[in-house]
Amino acid sequence: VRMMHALRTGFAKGELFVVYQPQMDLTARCPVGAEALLRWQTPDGTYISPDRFIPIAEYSGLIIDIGEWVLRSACHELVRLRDAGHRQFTMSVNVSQVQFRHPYFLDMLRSALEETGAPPEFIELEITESMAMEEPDLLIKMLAQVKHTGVSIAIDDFGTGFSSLSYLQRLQVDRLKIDRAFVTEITHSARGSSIAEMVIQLGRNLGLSVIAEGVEDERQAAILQSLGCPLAQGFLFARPMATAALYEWLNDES
Ligand code: G
Ligand code: G
Ligand code: MN
Ligand code: NA
Repeated sequence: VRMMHALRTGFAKGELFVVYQPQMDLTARCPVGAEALLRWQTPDGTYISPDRFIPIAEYSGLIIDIGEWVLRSACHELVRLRDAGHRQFTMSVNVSQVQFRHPYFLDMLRSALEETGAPPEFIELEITESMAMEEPDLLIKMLAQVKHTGVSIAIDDFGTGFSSLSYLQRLQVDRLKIDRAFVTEITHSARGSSIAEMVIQLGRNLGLSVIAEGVEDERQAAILQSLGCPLAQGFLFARPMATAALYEWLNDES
């Protein structure tokens, strides 16, 4: 309850901010987009992890306002990046299931796109695989409507749930994100790469884009590339950055 209060006032006072982590084309080694990630620094300087405060934001309903603000911030940033010449850049935004199941989610999405002028085809929403497991019929309907706005969908933490192939085929998703845990395992044993391999294959068979997350070293990147993984994200390439740092990094990259 104390953290809920701190989060409510912290959000109102501007203690929350968004950082952006680049996503790379593995073969060309060039940035193709970024994931927006929420951060909270309290006045005494402490960082609180989203793993801790997102559940509180969901439980309290604060996630509705916070999530809208993150989406709008990411849309604004995308427009600025495009104005700066990064015209093929995509922006990924995490969406909590509480947000996604809110009756006004689609209205909120449409007005965020409209009012910021962000082109929907360069915006991607990330939903988790565990979230995709609940109320499949509602989810299938929602995804079809999101698709209608032009925004694409990625399944985050893919491989941690138990989505069946037939279910996945019914979902209108565009991208699978290989969970960090499976990227870490890649170099640990001969069998370690089997899940990553399966997701890459699945993506190829279903015509979906695949991105590996949490890539921390060159060995992982090389194996992923040899397995045919097109995209990657992780500390090897760049950490999540505030916008000023992102612009500097992008300029150094090109
Ligand atoms: O960035 P970091 O690894 O600390 O994120 C921890 C978790 O918090 C991740 O699972 C990430 O998806 C989640 N997260 C980060 N930003 C957001 C956000 O804006 N909305 C939601 N719903 N989750 C987020
Ligand atoms: O669940 P989700 O994919 O949204 O979480 C992304 C989180 O993973 C972010 O909080 C980000 O800080 C973290 N992250 C991104 N790249 C790496 C990495 O290479 N290694 C580790 N350990 N964490 C990472
Ligand atoms: Mn994510
Ligand atoms: Na993830």
